[in-house]
Amino acid sequence: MTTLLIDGQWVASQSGQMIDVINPCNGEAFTKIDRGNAADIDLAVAAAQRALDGAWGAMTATERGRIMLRFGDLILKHAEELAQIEARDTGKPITVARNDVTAVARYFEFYGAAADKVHGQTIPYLNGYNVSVVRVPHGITAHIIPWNYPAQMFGRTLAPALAMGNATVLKPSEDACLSALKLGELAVEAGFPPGALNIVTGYGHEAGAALTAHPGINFATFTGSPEVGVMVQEATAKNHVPCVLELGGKSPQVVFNDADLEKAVPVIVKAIVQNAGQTCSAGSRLLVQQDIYDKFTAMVAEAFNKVRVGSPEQDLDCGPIVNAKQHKRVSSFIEEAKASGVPVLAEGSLAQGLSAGGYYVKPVLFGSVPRDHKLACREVFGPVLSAMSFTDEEDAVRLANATEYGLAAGVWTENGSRQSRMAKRLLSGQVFINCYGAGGGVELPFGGVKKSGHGREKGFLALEEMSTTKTIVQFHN
Ligand code: TXE
Repeated sequence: MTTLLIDGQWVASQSGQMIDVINPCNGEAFTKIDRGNAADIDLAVAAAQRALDGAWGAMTATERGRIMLRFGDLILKHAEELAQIEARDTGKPITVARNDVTAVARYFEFYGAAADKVHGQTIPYLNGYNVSVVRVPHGITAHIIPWNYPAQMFGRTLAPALAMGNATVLKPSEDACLSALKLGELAVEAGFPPGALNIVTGYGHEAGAALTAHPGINFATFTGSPEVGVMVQEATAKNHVPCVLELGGKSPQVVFNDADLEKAVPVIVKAIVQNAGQTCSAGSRLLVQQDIYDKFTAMVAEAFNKVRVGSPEQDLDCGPIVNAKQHKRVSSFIEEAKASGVPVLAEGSLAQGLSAGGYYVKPVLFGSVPRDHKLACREVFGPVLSAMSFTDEEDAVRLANATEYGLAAGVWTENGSRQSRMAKRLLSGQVFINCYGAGGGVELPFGGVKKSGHGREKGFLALEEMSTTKTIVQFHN
């Protein structure tokens, strides 16, 4: 199997080197991907340029949209196969993988249908002039995505870029990219012209770094760690191209004493347990008003104790952590917190019959987490919920905003005025009131403030990010 899609062909990397793909359920390699590097990125960018200069660049928006809608249909037709691939590669429960695949199709449906609905403006100007402002593609767009939702991210990042007519180069994560490869196959079948959608597998510091620094690209979008986000921003700044960064979070769930507590519990537990907490907008901090703190944390603990972790086929609440490095990171957060005396209020359990060597951890609910503890401030990226109390609304805002991140926030209160005030004051790209959607649907703009990044994905705003404007001034007599 060759895993680089360049110019509509599956090819091997120039170096001939491969990377093992590890099954997170047992720690064993089960296949290999090509280790693409700068030489392969050169070829992919050249292919993208040919696509822009050729068939892809010449297409109308309606024609692009049609191909995207066909691609969406093909994804749904191959949904079960894609879900099985995704579950095996990431370890997530099969039901979750199935939902993820439906979401990828939805991205291509939504943006395919939107492709020919992006209109420009005319501007009244001096006598004798016609002025129009039109949206045009950046040109070649670079897309670097992580391993937590590999299929969904394929759709999230590529669909709006393709809808706007960019030629794209995707560098999926070396830790989970098999669904992206299957999707690449289906994209070829759907009829994208060669070079419109290229995929280069490989390591971040090799293929990823070469892509963001490539002089041929005109825009980059990155989802991953803040540390690499800074590198991407530096590389694109040196390259004089804009970038969108989505870098994770430490999202609060703020529960006031007038909230519907019964309704809040399952949503709050799911928001941290789903995908084993490996979700950028996971609700990882539980902030509870002091007078209901004991009662509410006991309710959450009761639900949390029932959380079960298993293999994709067991299809329980969540699966393993994606790889050995992340497993070590999450485990050490848990062990250090326990060792420093933070009380454990509840712990989920591992299912029977799991293979040895799998990267499983038991989800943990920690209580009375000190406000300056690392659990209260740093992203764990695992199924770890940190509960803290606050006194009043002012204190809730202070505490909710007291991290370097600002991606999503949940507010639980029946008081309408307070809902509005909280929505306004929380420093966060998304605010959910009496619900929590971890990013929400394809229609909803998504992205963060502060260390969570900048720029927006999803919704119509993504079409703006994936394009630029051109002002055309025409003089007539
Ligand atoms: O991320 P990396 P890692 C956070 C989360 C997690 C931590 C580390 O806190 O614990 O990051 O995860 C590519 N130039 N998130 O180490 O390294 C890499 O190949 C260009 C949050 O896995 O940032 C992969 O495709 N690209 C997050 C992608 O970047 C580079 C999701 C992400 O990997 C590169 C994942 C470089 N120099 C982790 N180095 C979210 N926001 O959802 C690496 N990459």
